[in-house]
Amino acid sequence: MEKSRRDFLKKSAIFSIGSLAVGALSANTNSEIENTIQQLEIMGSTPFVLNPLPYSYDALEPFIDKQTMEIHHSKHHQAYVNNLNKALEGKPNEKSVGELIKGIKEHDAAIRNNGGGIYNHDLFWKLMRPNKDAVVNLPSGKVLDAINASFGSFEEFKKLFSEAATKRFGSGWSWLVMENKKLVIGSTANQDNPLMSFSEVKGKPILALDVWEHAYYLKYQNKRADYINAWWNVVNWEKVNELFSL
Ligand code: MN3
Repeated sequence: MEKSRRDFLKKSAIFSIGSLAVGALSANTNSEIENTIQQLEIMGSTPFVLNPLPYSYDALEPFIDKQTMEIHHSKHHQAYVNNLNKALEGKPNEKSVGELIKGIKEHDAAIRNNGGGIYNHDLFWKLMRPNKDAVVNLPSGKVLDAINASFGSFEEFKKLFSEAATKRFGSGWSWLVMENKKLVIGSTANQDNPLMSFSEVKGKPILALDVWEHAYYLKYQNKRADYINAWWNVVNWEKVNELFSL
């Protein structure tokens, strides 16, 4: 079996075990972050490989188009993988991407940008799912209760999250994170991530939106707000609930 496939299978197994095992941990932010790293850990040590998308390139149509997804995953995401491997060349590394970015220093640009790029995209792909019939896509369960408690209503939360995504100047991400069981909305520049100690918003990410132009320009051109509106249709609320409940 080729190495990338073998690694993927091995890590898929770790992923399942991690999902079962982490429920018993206490709920402070540090263990929330550890849980997240464990749960999302899809890549072990170098050389890192590009994880397959959890669906086909056209799966998120009509909201996110096939060409955008293909370039985004096979070129942009792949480039972060290649560049992180290049940055770590000749340096022994047993850390996963999550561990690398959690411990990263602000000035270590290669790992910050490329490690962040890998982690953020792996999370982002998982937090979307097909919605071909364009059914109304709303959260439910525990995460809905938490959204209502933190923001008053889902509509208010959606407005605030969309604002964070729209107002992020230049390239970056908007986030819903858990900080000591509280939900917080924020955004980061470039490929920064709430696991990084110097991030503007810190905590365990449970929802992520890529607002780099490469995520929407082919279909939406300069209309970032239209892309954000469309993206709400493909949010994988089951996955958000799963991350929230860990
Ligand atoms: Mn991107």
